Amino acid sequence: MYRNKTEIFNRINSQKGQIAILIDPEKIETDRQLSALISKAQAASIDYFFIGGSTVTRKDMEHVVSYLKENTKIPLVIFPGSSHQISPDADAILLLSLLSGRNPDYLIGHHILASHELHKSKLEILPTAYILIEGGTKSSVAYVSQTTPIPLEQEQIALQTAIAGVMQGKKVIYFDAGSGAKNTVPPALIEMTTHELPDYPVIVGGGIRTIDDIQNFKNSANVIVIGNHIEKNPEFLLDIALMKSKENFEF
Ligand code: 1GP
Repeated sequence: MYRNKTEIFNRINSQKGQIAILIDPEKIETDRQLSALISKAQAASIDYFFIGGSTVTRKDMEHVVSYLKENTKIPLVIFPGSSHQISPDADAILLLSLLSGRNPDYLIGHHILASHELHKSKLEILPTAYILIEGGTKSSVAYVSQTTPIPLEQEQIALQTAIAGVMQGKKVIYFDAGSGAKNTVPPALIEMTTHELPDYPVIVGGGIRTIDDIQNFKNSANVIVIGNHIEKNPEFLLDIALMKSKENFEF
């Protein structure tokens, strides 16, 4: 039965600059690929694995989550693209309401379809204000959800959307420029949001591909999500490990 668990929420809320690797199960061909990713992620002290994608099947989702569960202690958070992307082996699920769009399926429809299964599961539910910001490319999430992202320069609209979301009871805010975005979400938007809503953790993702990008968000976003770049270049995790070891040295 659904219980209001808070472990992963508290963890996300406890600190800025945490890092999540986004795994799209559709792009995973072998367990060996996952195993190599786990080793590098552990060496870089990655904080979370997010798992999901726009068009992932339940079978691929369940396989990747159960493999990760067996082979790492890094918390597993589902970042679902639709109502069937659920696996009981994960620790939590971002229950995304796509507030930048006006497609009822992504505001409440998928949630109703998933409600029975989520209610029976032990997953921690993280009600999330999910806000797409124009990232300079047509993202697959915008296409699949048939919604338009908030224009890059409309920071006030983005901020008002986040405020409306938390007033509706969302606990987490996720600004996403879309997978493979040319431009990341503007760092100033994350700063404004954490200033206006200091009690609510902010997740940022989309187009993050350099250490400088990470540095831009490390004092404002609670979680910085990296998908594409690590998928194409897992060695980037070594750069993250180096960045972290330099930070520890500075203390
Ligand atoms: C997309 O926020 C994620 O939904 C990650 O984006 O794949 O561009 O890192 P990237």
